[in-house]
Amino acid sequence: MVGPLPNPNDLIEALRLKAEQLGLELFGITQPTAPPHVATFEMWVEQGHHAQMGYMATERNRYLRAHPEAIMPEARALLVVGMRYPNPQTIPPPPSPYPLGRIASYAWGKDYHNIIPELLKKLLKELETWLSTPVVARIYSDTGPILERDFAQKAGLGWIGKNTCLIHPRKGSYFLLGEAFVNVSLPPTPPFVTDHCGSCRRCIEACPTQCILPDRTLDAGRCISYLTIENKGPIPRDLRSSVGNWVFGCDICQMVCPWNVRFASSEGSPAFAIRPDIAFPNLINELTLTPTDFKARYGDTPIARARRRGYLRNVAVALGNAGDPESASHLGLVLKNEPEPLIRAHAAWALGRIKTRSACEHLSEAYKHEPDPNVLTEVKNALEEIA
Ligand code: B12
Ligand code: SF4
Ligand code: SF4
Repeated sequence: MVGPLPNPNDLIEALRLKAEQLGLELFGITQPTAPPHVATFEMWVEQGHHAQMGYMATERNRYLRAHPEAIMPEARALLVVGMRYPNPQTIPPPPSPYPLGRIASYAWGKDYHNIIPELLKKLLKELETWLSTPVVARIYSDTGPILERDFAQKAGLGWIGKNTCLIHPRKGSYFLLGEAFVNVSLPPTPPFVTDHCGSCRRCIEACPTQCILPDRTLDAGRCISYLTIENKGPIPRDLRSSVGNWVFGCDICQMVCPWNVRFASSEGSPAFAIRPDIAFPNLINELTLTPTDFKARYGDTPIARARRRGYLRNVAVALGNAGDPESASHLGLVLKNEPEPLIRAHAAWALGRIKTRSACEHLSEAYKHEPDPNVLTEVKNALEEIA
């Protein structure tokens, strides 16, 4: 363990500056002990609001979230950083004769799960040089059993809004978080204690699935972000129309937030390497992505997490919501030729929404030949919807 330092406040300022130079605009330090809202998390799990994210509810996960000191017993401080991603309103939807999907802007660049830990390692290298001693660290960025937002609030990075996001009072909420437990004693930066939501309810009112709960948590199983990313099975029928054209994630409760409307800058961190072509995919083109195409286009982005089967399921739902008659023949080909039943099932649902003669013909054909019972149920439901 590295003992108390001669000039800890100077060191903190030097770390803050270096973090900013690296593209980690938000920086703070807190104690590596339980953050204030462990009980909120426990209640959330008890109520089943984690849906099918079973990893959130394991005994080990719950224990470590409540006892971060067990993650790294020699830790003496926790560094918390925030990396900015682009304001989703920066790129308007391009004019297009074809229906377009929409991708949450945190996924427009390279995968932050890889970028933030690399930047934190560089920051710690600098710390080692300043201290002239090796620093032992444990690094996370959405990669481990810790309450990242709670720690960020405790380290002074911002407050937790009613939409459950961490919001900085002059920079908004388009930030991804990362943390490093370190064996160096550093004084904590002051927590962020004020709540700037006031009587505002814009996020609650704008959420298409009404999944924002009064205790600053979500009924995650209804959140579009969950439905399009974490959910590995079908999207529940009653929620499909609310998903709109979101094919990966959702930004609505942040886009309406006045703190983003006022303060969010257009650019992400330079480290993020934004790809504007990802923002509004042409849905009909996306339907034809082979596994190789999917990997080549999205392999180094967060979109890879949905895998091709989850992503094309979302594309089919978005096409159903767009209701463009031109897409019936493309969905018909998917229903006929796509090997993955999950995708065929959602293509059938989409054809049921399009309701043209061509949609009906594709469904009737599938009714005769479809081997998978779940897909067949979707085909029958879609035909009933058209009748
Ligand atoms: C599971 C998960 C999800 C789930 C559930 C989200 C949720 N709100 O619970 C789903 C898939 C829906 C999701 C969606 C998104 N996620 Co997510 N997700 C996570 C993950 C892995 C765990 C979150 C968790 O524990 N949820 C359970 C709830 C109970 O905990 P919590 O949200 O952290 O909330 C705590 C505080 O709010 C606090 N609290 C409660 N009441 C109060 C009151 C006050 C006054 C205060 C101060 C605090 C407080 O208590 C809670 C427990 O500590 C974290 C990474 C991590 N390890 O923390 C990323 C994380 C939260 N996600 C992130 C992002 C970017 C997103 C999306 C924006 C992606 C997108 N565009 O689609 C959306 C946002 C949706 C939303 N409004 O939350 C970022 C958030 C950054 C930020 N600025 O807040 C994180 C931190 C990942 C990262 N490393 O950057 N996510
Ligand atoms: S991400 Fe979308 S669906 Fe989820 S809480 Fe926010 S607005 Fe609602
Ligand atoms: S939209 Fe309003 S209520 Fe929701 S997080 Fe932003 S300020 Fe808070």
